[in-house]
Amino acid sequence: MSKPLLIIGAGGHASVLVDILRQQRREIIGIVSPILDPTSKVFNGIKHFKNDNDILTFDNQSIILVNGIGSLPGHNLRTVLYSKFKALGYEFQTVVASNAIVSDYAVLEDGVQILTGAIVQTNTRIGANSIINTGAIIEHDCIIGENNHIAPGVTLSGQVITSEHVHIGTGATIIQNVKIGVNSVVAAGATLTKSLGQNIIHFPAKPFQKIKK
Ligand code: JB3
Repeated sequence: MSKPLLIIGAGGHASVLVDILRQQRREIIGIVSPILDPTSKVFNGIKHFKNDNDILTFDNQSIILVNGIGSLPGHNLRTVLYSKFKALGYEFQTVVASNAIVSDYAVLEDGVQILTGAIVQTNTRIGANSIINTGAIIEHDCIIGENNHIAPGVTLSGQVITSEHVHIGTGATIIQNVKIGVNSVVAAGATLTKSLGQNIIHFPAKPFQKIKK
Protein backbone atom coordinates (compact mmCIF):
# COMPACT_ATOMS: atom_id res chain seq x y z
CA MET A 1 0.00 0.00 0.00
CA SER A 2 1.56 3.34 -1.12
CA LYS A 3 1.93 6.05 1.48
CA PRO A 4 -0.10 9.26 1.01
CA LEU A 5 1.60 12.18 -0.75
CA LEU A 6 2.09 15.83 0.21
CA ILE A 7 2.89 18.16 -2.70
CA ILE A 8 5.27 21.09 -2.15
CA GLY A 9 4.35 24.02 -4.41
CA ALA A 10 1.13 24.79 -6.28
CA GLY A 11 2.27 26.23 -9.58
CA GLY A 12 2.67 24.90 -13.09
CA HIS A 13 5.17 22.21 -12.21
CA ALA A 14 3.09 20.98 -9.28
CA SER A 15 0.01 20.85 -11.51
CA VAL A 16 1.79 18.58 -14.00
CA LEU A 17 2.88 16.26 -11.20
CA VAL A 18 -0.58 16.17 -9.59
CA ASP A 19 -2.09 15.31 -12.97
CA ILE A 20 0.32 12.37 -13.36
CA LEU A 21 -0.20 11.18 -9.78
CA ARG A 22 -4.00 11.41 -9.99
CA GLN A 23 -3.87 9.27 -13.16
CA GLN A 24 -1.82 6.76 -11.17
CA ARG A 25 -4.47 6.81 -8.43
CA ARG A 26 -2.05 7.99 -5.75
CA GLU A 27 -3.55 9.47 -2.56
CA ILE A 28 -2.68 13.19 -2.33
CA ILE A 29 -3.46 14.56 1.14
CA GLY A 30 -2.29 18.12 0.71
CA ILE A 31 -0.65 20.90 -1.26
CA VAL A 32 1.81 23.13 0.58
CA SER A 33 2.18 26.61 -0.86
CA PRO A 34 1.86 30.22 0.34
CA ILE A 35 -0.60 30.78 -2.47
CA LEU A 36 -2.91 28.46 -4.41
CA ASP A 37 -5.16 29.46 -7.27
CA PRO A 38 -8.66 28.57 -5.99
CA THR A 39 -9.91 28.25 -9.57
CA SER A 40 -7.31 25.62 -10.47
CA LYS A 41 -9.21 22.41 -11.31
CA VAL A 42 -6.06 20.27 -11.04
CA PHE A 43 -5.84 20.92 -7.31
CA ASN A 44 -9.57 20.61 -6.74
CA GLY A 45 -10.46 18.83 -3.50
CA ILE A 46 -6.89 18.72 -2.16
CA LYS A 47 -6.35 20.33 1.25
CA HIS A 48 -4.24 23.52 1.10
CA PHE A 49 -1.49 24.16 3.66
CA LYS A 50 0.10 27.62 3.51
CA ASN A 51 3.32 27.10 5.43
CA ASP A 52 6.17 24.63 4.87
CA ASN A 53 6.28 24.10 8.61
CA ASP A 54 2.85 22.48 8.27
CA ILE A 55 4.76 19.54 6.77
CA LEU A 56 6.28 18.92 10.21
CA THR A 57 2.84 18.07 11.58
CA PHE A 58 3.07 14.85 9.52
CA ASP A 59 5.30 12.06 10.79
CA ASN A 60 8.15 11.62 8.30
CA GLN A 61 7.46 7.88 8.10
CA SER A 62 3.75 8.28 7.40
CA ILE A 63 3.86 10.37 4.22
CA ILE A 64 6.01 10.93 1.14
CA LEU A 65 6.78 14.42 -0.20
CA VAL A 66 6.60 15.43 -3.86
CA ASN A 67 8.80 18.35 -4.88
CA GLY A 68 6.38 20.44 -6.90
CA ILE A 69 8.70 23.43 -7.07
CA GLY A 70 10.04 23.78 -10.57
CA SER A 71 13.48 24.83 -11.63
CA LEU A 72 14.87 27.87 -13.41
CA PRO A 73 18.46 29.05 -13.74
CA GLY A 74 19.44 31.10 -10.70
CA HIS A 75 16.53 29.89 -8.58
CA ASN A 76 17.43 27.35 -5.91
CA LEU A 77 14.21 27.01 -3.92
CA ARG A 78 13.63 23.50 -5.29
CA THR A 79 17.04 22.37 -4.09
CA VAL A 80 16.76 24.20 -0.75
CA LEU A 81 13.43 22.61 0.16
CA TYR A 82 14.56 19.16 -1.02
CA SER A 83 17.71 19.32 1.11
CA LYS A 84 15.83 20.74 4.13
CA PHE A 85 13.20 18.04 4.30
CA LYS A 86 15.60 15.22 3.41
CA ALA A 87 17.67 16.32 6.39
CA LEU A 88 14.50 16.11 8.50
CA GLY A 89 14.06 12.47 7.48
CA TYR A 90 11.31 12.89 4.86
CA GLU A 91 11.22 10.76 1.73
CA PHE A 92 10.68 12.26 -1.73
CA GLN A 93 8.59 10.44 -4.31
CA THR A 94 10.22 9.52 -7.59
CA VAL A 95 7.60 10.31 -10.23
CA VAL A 96 7.54 8.59 -13.64
CA ALA A 97 4.67 9.48 -15.95
CA SER A 98 2.75 6.42 -17.18
CA ASN A 99 3.61 7.20 -20.81
CA ALA A 100 7.26 7.99 -20.21
CA ILE A 101 9.69 5.34 -21.44
CA VAL A 102 12.44 4.49 -18.94
CA SER A 103 14.82 1.63 -19.71
CA ASP A 104 14.99 -1.15 -17.12
CA TYR A 105 18.73 -0.52 -17.26
CA ALA A 106 18.46 3.14 -16.29
CA VAL A 107 18.95 4.30 -12.67
CA LEU A 108 16.73 7.02 -11.20
CA GLU A 109 18.04 8.42 -7.93
CA ASP A 110 15.89 9.83 -5.11
CA GLY A 111 13.08 12.17 -6.03
CA VAL A 112 13.70 12.17 -9.79
CA GLN A 113 10.78 13.29 -11.96
CA ILE A 114 10.35 11.85 -15.48
CA LEU A 115 7.43 13.63 -17.11
CA THR A 116 4.99 12.88 -19.90
CA GLY A 117 6.49 11.40 -23.05
CA ALA A 118 10.09 11.58 -21.86
CA ILE A 119 12.51 8.81 -22.87
CA VAL A 120 15.44 7.61 -20.73
CA GLN A 121 17.65 5.02 -22.39
CA THR A 122 19.87 2.16 -21.22
CA ASN A 123 22.71 2.59 -18.70
CA THR A 124 21.73 6.20 -17.99
CA ARG A 125 21.72 7.56 -14.43
CA ILE A 126 19.57 10.52 -13.38
CA GLY A 127 20.77 12.34 -10.25
CA ALA A 128 18.60 13.08 -7.21
CA ASN A 129 15.89 15.74 -7.41
CA SER A 130 16.40 16.23 -11.16
CA ILE A 131 13.57 16.90 -13.61
CA ILE A 132 13.42 15.26 -17.05
CA ASN A 133 10.62 17.36 -18.45
CA THR A 134 7.92 16.64 -21.03
CA GLY A 135 9.15 14.87 -24.16
CA ALA A 136 12.84 15.14 -23.38
CA ILE A 137 15.11 12.39 -24.75
CA ILE A 138 18.07 11.16 -22.68
CA GLU A 139 20.01 8.67 -24.75
CA HIS A 140 22.08 5.71 -23.57
CA ASP A 141 24.98 6.00 -21.09
CA CYS A 142 24.23 9.56 -19.98
CA ILE A 143 25.02 10.67 -16.43
CA ILE A 144 22.77 13.51 -15.28
CA GLY A 145 23.83 15.25 -12.08
CA GLU A 146 21.70 16.14 -9.07
CA ASN A 147 19.28 19.06 -9.19
CA ASN A 148 19.29 19.32 -12.97
CA HIS A 149 16.40 20.57 -15.09
CA ILE A 150 16.28 19.01 -18.52
CA ALA A 151 13.47 21.13 -20.01
CA PRO A 152 10.77 20.00 -22.43
CA GLY A 153 11.87 18.69 -25.81
CA VAL A 154 15.58 18.54 -25.02
CA THR A 155 17.64 15.88 -26.80
CA LEU A 156 20.81 14.48 -25.21
CA SER A 157 22.73 12.05 -27.39
CA GLY A 158 24.74 9.17 -25.87
CA GLN A 159 27.29 9.58 -23.08
CA VAL A 160 26.39 13.17 -22.19
CA ILE A 161 27.55 13.99 -18.65
CA THR A 162 26.17 16.90 -16.62
CA SER A 163 27.35 18.05 -13.20
CA GLU A 164 25.08 19.37 -10.43
CA HIS A 165 22.63 22.24 -10.94
CA VAL A 166 22.74 22.20 -14.75
CA HIS A 167 19.80 23.68 -16.70
CA ILE A 168 19.26 22.63 -20.30
CA GLY A 169 16.61 24.85 -21.84
CA THR A 170 13.58 23.93 -23.92
CA GLY A 171 14.37 22.21 -27.20
CA ALA A 172 18.15 22.33 -26.82
CA THR A 173 20.27 19.60 -28.42
CA ILE A 174 23.50 18.18 -27.02
CA ILE A 175 25.58 15.80 -29.13
CA GLN A 176 27.28 12.68 -27.81
CA ASN A 177 30.17 12.69 -25.31
CA VAL A 178 29.67 16.34 -24.30
CA LYS A 179 30.32 17.24 -20.64
CA ILE A 180 28.64 20.21 -18.86
CA GLY A 181 30.04 21.74 -15.66
CA VAL A 182 28.35 22.76 -12.40
CA ASN A 183 25.69 25.51 -12.61
CA SER A 184 26.04 25.85 -16.38
CA VAL A 185 23.09 26.62 -18.64
CA VAL A 186 22.37 25.66 -22.22
CA ALA A 187 19.82 28.19 -23.41
CA ALA A 188 16.56 27.20 -25.08
CA GLY A 189 17.01 26.09 -28.69
CA ALA A 190 20.79 25.96 -28.54
CA THR A 191 22.89 23.16 -29.97
CA LEU A 192 25.97 22.16 -28.00
CA THR A 193 28.73 20.22 -29.77
CA LYS A 194 31.62 20.88 -27.37
CA SER A 195 31.98 20.42 -23.61
CA LEU A 196 31.15 23.37 -21.35
CA GLY A 197 32.93 24.36 -18.14
CA GLN A 198 31.13 25.44 -14.98
CA ASN A 199 29.03 28.60 -14.47
CA ILE A 200 28.72 29.24 -18.21
CA ILE A 201 25.63 30.05 -20.29
CA HIS A 202 25.72 28.73 -23.87
CA PHE A 203 23.38 30.58 -26.24
CA PRO A 204 22.12 29.51 -29.67
CA ALA A 205 24.41 30.49 -32.52
CA LYS A 206 23.39 33.83 -34.04
CA PRO A 207 20.37 32.83 -36.17
CA PHE A 208 21.32 35.26 -38.90
CA GLN A 209 23.79 38.00 -39.62
CA LYS A 210 23.36 40.94 -41.99
CA ILE A 211 25.30 40.48 -45.22
CA LYS A 212 28.03 43.11 -45.31
CA LYS A 213 27.84 44.90 -48.65
O1 JB3 B 1 9.51 24.65 -17.99
C1 JB3 B 1 8.51 24.09 -17.59
C2 JB3 B 1 7.75 23.14 -18.45
N1 JB3 B 1 8.01 24.32 -16.37
C3 JB3 B 1 8.62 25.25 -15.44
C4 JB3 B 1 9.01 24.53 -14.17
C5 JB3 B 1 10.02 23.43 -14.42
O2 JB3 B 1 9.52 25.47 -13.24
C6 JB3 B 1 7.62 26.37 -15.15
O3 JB3 B 1 7.35 27.06 -16.35
C7 JB3 B 1 8.18 27.31 -14.10
O4 JB3 B 1 9.28 27.98 -14.63
C8 JB3 B 1 8.60 26.50 -12.89
O5 JB3 B 1 7.42 25.93 -12.39
P1 JB3 B 1 6.84 26.36 -10.95
O6 JB3 B 1 7.89 26.23 -9.93
O7 JB3 B 1 5.57 25.62 -10.77
O8 JB3 B 1 6.61 27.90 -11.12
P2 JB3 B 1 5.33 28.76 -10.60
O9 JB3 B 1 4.17 28.43 -11.49
O10 JB3 B 1 5.80 30.13 -10.46
O11 JB3 B 1 4.97 28.16 -9.16
C9 JB3 B 1 5.81 28.30 -8.06
C10 JB3 B 1 5.02 27.73 -6.89
O12 JB3 B 1 5.85 27.63 -5.74
C11 JB3 B 1 3.83 28.62 -6.51
O13 JB3 B 1 2.73 27.82 -6.21
C12 JB3 B 1 4.33 29.31 -5.24
O14 JB3 B 1 3.27 29.64 -4.37
C13 JB3 B 1 5.16 28.19 -4.65
N2 JB3 B 1 6.14 28.63 -3.67
C14 JB3 B 1 6.93 29.73 -3.72
N3 JB3 B 1 7.73 29.76 -2.62
C15 JB3 B 1 6.41 27.94 -2.55
C16 JB3 B 1 7.41 28.65 -1.88
N4 JB3 B 1 5.86 26.78 -2.08
C17 JB3 B 1 6.34 26.30 -0.91
N5 JB3 B 1 5.85 25.15 -0.44
N6 JB3 B 1 7.33 26.94 -0.21
C18 JB3 B 1 7.89 28.11 -0.65
O15 JB3 B 1 8.77 28.65 0.00
